[in-house]
Amino acid sequence: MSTQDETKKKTAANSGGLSRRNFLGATGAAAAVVTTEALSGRSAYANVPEAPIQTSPSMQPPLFPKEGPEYQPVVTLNSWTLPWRMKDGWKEFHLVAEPVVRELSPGMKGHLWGYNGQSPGPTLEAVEGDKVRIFVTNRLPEHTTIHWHGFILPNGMDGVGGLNQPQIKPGQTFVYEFVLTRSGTFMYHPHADEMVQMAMGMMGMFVVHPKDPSFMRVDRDFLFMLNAFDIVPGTYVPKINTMTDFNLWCWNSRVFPGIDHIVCRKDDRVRIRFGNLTMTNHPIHMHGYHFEVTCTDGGWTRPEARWPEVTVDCAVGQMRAFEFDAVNLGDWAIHCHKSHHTMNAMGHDVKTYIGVDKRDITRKIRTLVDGYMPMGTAGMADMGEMEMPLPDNTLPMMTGFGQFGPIEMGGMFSVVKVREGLDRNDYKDPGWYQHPPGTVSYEWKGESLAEAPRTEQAPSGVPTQIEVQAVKPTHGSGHSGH
Ligand SMILES: [Cu+2]
Repeated sequence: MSTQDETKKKTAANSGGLSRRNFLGATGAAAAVVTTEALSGRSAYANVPEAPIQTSPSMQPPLFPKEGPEYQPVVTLNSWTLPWRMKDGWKEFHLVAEPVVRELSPGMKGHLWGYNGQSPGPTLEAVEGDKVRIFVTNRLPEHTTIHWHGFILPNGMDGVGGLNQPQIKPGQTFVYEFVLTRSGTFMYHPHADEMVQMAMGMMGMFVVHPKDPSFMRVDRDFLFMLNAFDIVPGTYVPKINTMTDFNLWCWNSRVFPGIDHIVCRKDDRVRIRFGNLTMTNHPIHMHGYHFEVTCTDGGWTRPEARWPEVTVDCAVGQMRAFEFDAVNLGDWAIHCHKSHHTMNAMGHDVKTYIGVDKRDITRKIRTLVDGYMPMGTAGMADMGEMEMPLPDNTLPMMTGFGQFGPIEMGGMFSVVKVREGLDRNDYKDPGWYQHPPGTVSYEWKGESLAEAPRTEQAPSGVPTQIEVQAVKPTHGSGHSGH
C-alpha cells in the first residue's frame, strides 16, 4: 500500500505543480518580449546563421518581428518559434536534424529525433511574399531531407529524397530557397526513410502570415502538431514499425497533463491551428463554444463556406485552423474525441472486467500479494484515482487532477481557460476557474425522488463462480497492479 500512496502523492504533486512550472517560463519571458535580433544577432555576418536550440518543453513567448510587415505571432503549445535573420533580402533560418531527449509529460522522457533540441522542431514563421532560405544540417546517424508540406514552390525544393534532390548525408548542410506565395498553416517533415524518421518525432509547423496585417487578424493564435509514438512502458525509444497501434497520442510530442493550457483573454478573437502527422484522423472537439474553420490545407476559407461546429476532423497530412470570440468564461476541455486518444500507454492492454465478480480470486491472490486490489469490475475510473505503481519512465493511463478531483485523462487533452482582466499576450496559467455561486452542478439532497421500480438481476450473463487457483511465482513478479 505504501508504494501506491507514494505514487499517488508524487503524481498529485506533478499534476498540481505542472501548470505552474509550465507557465513560469512563459510568464517570465512574456515580460521581456524576445526579438529576433537579440537571439540571432551574434552571427549576423556569418555565412550560415546560427542554429539556436531550445532545452525547455514549455511554451515560449511569441516572437514579434523586428522588421518587415507587422503581424500577431503564433504561440506553439510546449514549443517555440525559430529565430531568423535577414540577409540580402532573404529571411534565413537554420534547422539541425539531431537526436533529442523530449519530456512527454513529467515522469516520462522519450529518446527521439527532432530539430534544434526538441521534437517536434521549432515553428517557422514568415510573411506572404518573403524569400526564405533554410539551411538544414544533418546530425543524425542516417541521411534525411525536408519536405515543405503544403507549399507551392519550385520542384527541386520539394524535398523528396531521390525524386527532387539527393538525400542530405550525415554531416552535410543543404539549402532550401523559395518564395512564400500564400499565407496559411503548413508543416515540414523528412521525405527520406520517412516511416522511421516520423515515428522518431521529426516534424514541425510553418506559419505564413498574410502580407496585409489586418487580414484575418486575431488577438491570440495557438498552434500544435498532432503526433503519436509507440513507446513500450519502461523503455525510451519509439517502436519505428508501428502502423496504427500507437500508445502515446500527443500534441507537440506531449501528453496530458503535460500539455500547455490555452489561455485566452475574454472577448479576444482566438485562432487554434493544428496539423496531423500521425497515422490516423483526429476529431478535435472543444467545449463551451461554436467555432468556424477559417483555414485549411490550401489557405483561408471564404466566409460563405464556413459553418458553426464543435468538432473538426483533421485527417492525416491535413492542417486545420478554427476561430472563435472568447466570450464564455470558464475552463473548457479541448481534446481528440477518440476516447483511446485521451489515454496514455498503460491503458491499451487493459482487459474488460465490468460485471465480473472478482471476490473469490481477490481472496486467493491476497494470500500471495499483500493488499492486492481488484480493478475494473465497475468501470475503470478507479485507475484515475489510484495512480497504480508503474514501471520506470511510464505514465498512468488516466491521470491529472482538477479543482474537483481526478480528471481521468491522458494523451490529446488540454484546457481552454477564458478569463477577464488578462493583459495582451499574457499566456500564464490563471489557475482554475472560480465559478459564480450557483453555477456548478450539485448533488440533490432534498426529499427522495419517485423512481420506476427496477428488478435486481445479475449484471451480465456470465457465471459468477469461476474456479481459480493462485500460484506463487518462482521469482520476482514484475510490476503489480493489474
Ligand atoms: Cu485522436
